[in-house]
Amino acid sequence: MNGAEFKAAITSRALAEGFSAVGYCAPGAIPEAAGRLASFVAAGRQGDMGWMAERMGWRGDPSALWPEARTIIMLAEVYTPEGDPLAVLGERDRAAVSVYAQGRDYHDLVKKRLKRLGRWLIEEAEKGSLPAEIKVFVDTAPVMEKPLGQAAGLGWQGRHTNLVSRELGSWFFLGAIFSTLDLPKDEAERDHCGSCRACLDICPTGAFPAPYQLDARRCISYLTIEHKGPVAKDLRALMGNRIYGCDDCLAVCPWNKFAVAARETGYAARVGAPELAELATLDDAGFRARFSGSPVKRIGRDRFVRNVLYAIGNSGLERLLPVAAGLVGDPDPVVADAARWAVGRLSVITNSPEG
Ligand code: B12
Ligand code: SF4
Ligand code: SF4
Repeated sequence: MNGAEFKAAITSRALAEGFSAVGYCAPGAIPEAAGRLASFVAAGRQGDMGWMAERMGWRGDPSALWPEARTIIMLAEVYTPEGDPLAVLGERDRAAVSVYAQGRDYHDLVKKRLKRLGRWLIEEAEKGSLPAEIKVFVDTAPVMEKPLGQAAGLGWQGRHTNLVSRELGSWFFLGAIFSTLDLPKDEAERDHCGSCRACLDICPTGAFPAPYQLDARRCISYLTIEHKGPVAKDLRALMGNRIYGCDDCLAVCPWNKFAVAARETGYAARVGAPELAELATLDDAGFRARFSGSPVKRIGRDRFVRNVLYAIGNSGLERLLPVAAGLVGDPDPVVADAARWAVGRLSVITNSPEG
């Protein structure tokens, strides 16, 4: 097999494994990324994701991360929701959990698939007497998956900064296989946002200082998942009932009319839109049992209940006041603070002439 034939074989194997798109780029294909990452970090936009500021030499330049790599294979794994993910935002007594966290954890599912494909790749390469080494990455390594995805032709970074595809819309995860094999590369995808600004306009917290740039410190995904302490009060009020992640900027993208169904059944919605009152009373063991296998589990009970209390405070529902009041003495100071805030917000309603 020559390089082009081997590339075609890898692509068809990847599609057979369950990925929805595959692209190939060189490790040096994103020369502008390092500078943009440096500006992002210099402006402090990573907030308390301290790991973003570490190993920036590797993150900004894949050829520094693994100098022997010759080709990066980028893969898209679709998790398109079945219904309208924004419908739950109108249900004030219920929790909005982002689509990506509704089913099983994508880190586990994508990694398994990447490893299976990688093992097959090495075996096939050996058959052709081609020594091949690989490394597989999904999300957590110092790798900038979005610009690499664009360089490999999978889609373009839209104004909301995530990768959008004309064939898949925006509901897909990314995974990467770095390989020592020198395979033919694909052309980078170009921008197809045109004059659209829907994602910028819908963002509830104004997290985009400019198109194509995100200030994570204002993003609800960051605030609910990554941020450890209390959330600034002005931002709490803008979070609505979003208790884990946020989908608004993705959901409004017009390219989602081309979204395809998820091939992995593990992403089917298991969490749904539970009642806030019920979630607020979860203790540590209850929380872990309920979110076993789900990405939600990683934030732990305290941060989770903090988020639920912010949503209760935003609900405007007087009947949730006792639920919040029950947590003002919580041993976790951040939970107790969130409970006091929610009580304060709901008491204003109760005491108002219309309340
Ligand atoms: C840190 C991180 C976050 C942070 C910060 C997000 C961010 N935009 O940086 C937070 C917690 C907020 C987050 C949220 C989400 N995330 Co996230 N996140 C990551 C992670 C780990 C690193 C991203 C990164 O490198 N950021 C640093 C900045 C500097 O890089 P960048 O976003 O690519 O920035 C580019 C632009 O700013 C642009 N740029 C800068 N200046 C300029 C100027 C001009 C003129 C132009 C054109 C461009 C431009 O260039 C930069 C470099 O490409 C990746 C996984 C990975 N290892 O790559 C997942 C990842 C990006 N996340 C993902 C997802 C799904 C989400 C959420 C949708 C989850 C949710 N529903 O809550 C949200 C989306 C929020 C959003 N609008 O981005 C997916 C995205 C898949 C896709 N199709 O793109 C990834 C790839 C994980 C995965 N393996 O699938 N995430
Ligand atoms: S995920 Fe939500 S808060 Fe974050 S940038 Fe998108 S719309 Fe704004
Ligand atoms: S919503 Fe519009 S501006 Fe945002 S990524 Fe989609 S096409 Fe681009």
